Amino acid sequence: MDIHEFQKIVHQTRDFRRTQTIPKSPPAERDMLIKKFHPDFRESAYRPIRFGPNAGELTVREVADLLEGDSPLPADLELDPHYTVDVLVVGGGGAGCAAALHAHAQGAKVLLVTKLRLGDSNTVMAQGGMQVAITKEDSPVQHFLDTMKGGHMKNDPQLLKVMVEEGPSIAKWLLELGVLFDRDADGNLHVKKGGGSSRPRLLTCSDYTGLEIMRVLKDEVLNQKIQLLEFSAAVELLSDGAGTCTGAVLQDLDNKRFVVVSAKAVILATGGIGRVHIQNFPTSNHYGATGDGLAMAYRMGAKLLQIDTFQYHPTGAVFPEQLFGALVTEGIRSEGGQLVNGRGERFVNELDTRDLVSASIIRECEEGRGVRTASGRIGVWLDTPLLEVEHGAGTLGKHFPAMVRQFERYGINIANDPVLIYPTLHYQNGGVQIDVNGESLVPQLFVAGETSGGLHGRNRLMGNSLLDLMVYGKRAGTTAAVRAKAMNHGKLTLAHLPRFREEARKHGGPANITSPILFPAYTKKE
Ligand code: MEZ
Repeated sequence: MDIHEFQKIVHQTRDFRRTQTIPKSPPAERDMLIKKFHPDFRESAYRPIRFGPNAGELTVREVADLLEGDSPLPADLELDPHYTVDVLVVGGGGAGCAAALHAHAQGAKVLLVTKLRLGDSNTVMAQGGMQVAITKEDSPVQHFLDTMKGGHMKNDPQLLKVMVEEGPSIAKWLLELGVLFDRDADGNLHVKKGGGSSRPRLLTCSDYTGLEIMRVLKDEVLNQKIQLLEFSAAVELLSDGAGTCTGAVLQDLDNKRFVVVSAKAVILATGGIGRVHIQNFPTSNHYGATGDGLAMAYRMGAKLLQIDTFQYHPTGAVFPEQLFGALVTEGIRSEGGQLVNGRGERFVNELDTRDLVSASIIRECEEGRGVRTASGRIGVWLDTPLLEVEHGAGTLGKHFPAMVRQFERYGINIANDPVLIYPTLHYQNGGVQIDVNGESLVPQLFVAGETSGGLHGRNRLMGNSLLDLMVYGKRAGTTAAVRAKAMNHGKLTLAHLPRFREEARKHGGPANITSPILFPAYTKKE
């Protein structure tokens, strides 16, 4: 059947569905559903990590391979520095730019390096907003409680406390830099409600929130004349031989040459891992999201936390093919968009936590209530025209211009037709263990944003990643710069590499890949 034929049932059942209230699932039921259908619980996709700081722990095969992969460097690489700086920031997304700006503000000599162009990152693709407790009805305590609940109480409470408390000052900083957050008719900041949150607290820039924030951060990095190297991928960290991080080796992607940087502190802000396509999932992530920071930090001896849990955003596009995996913002569900199976039925409270909503969609599809496209993909409907019915014609165009345009390019008008969706790999819940200053267990190695772990527990709430990367970008940048003032440059060695290779040998050799992988296989020339 043509997809338009399938869509009819969504229109036919709309009036009835509008009268329905679906309660959130009780805890026992949600746990059962998540264990049965969420990809984090597919045992066959997991294996133990064989060696290194997380030896014996289970993670998905793709991540285990990445962590056990070999370095591209020979252990005897010449380590004369091409650059000598106070703070090296690796990653040109939100966390990296925030870290670079705050380190620079402390007077540090900063070098910002990025694998692609400045701003190419998951931050730029964040649509739905940034959670900050700024209204009278809300508080950082409430934000804390919502986040703990969403994370299944596995969040690091100290990291989370700092994030929710510093949210308002971060919002102020962004406003002062020029971010144009949405406002109401009186000019006050307008906040929206997100899934899993008890209060409206999302600051948005329609559905271009990350793009707008990055516009301003990029400008500021350029205005401040922070030294920048684009198309320069970090491939290995350096140490003084006694365990303190002292710099990194980059690869210039234009000529493949290695570039050595001596730094008093390194901040890894390399983002997430979606382009590793865990369990063959499509992803909402940008092309550079290949977990580079995880691989480098792990080889250097940093411990990872909750590296077995990933966020599969409930609404990734299934149709058209060109958009497979692209994000359809949760904002649409926050404004009343309903999820509808192939029989025209709702099956979950759309604003329940993402892991539960994704598990419910997968259940519908696995139990035969999904909708199949001509190319064999499967999904359920997101009733987007409902927003026009509930809130008036033009609602989607006004509040979700990015989403409207994304589908319009392929001849689909989401104000008239529902969209077919399925969970898409969106976020790495865990990552490198850090303290409240963003420092890992390796001295002078800082980590900020999605590369770090602990804050979000086993399921991140919508809008908490933008806040996380701003707060911990700032903390890492500031601490690294202050520390740098009081120290000298350390020796540059690759002392950890022979150790890592020897450990790998004892456990059957490194995984059969070179890591970081830098780009997904399908972007590489033969
Ligand atoms: O924080 C997110 O992941 C987010 C806001 C995504 C979205 O649905 O827009």
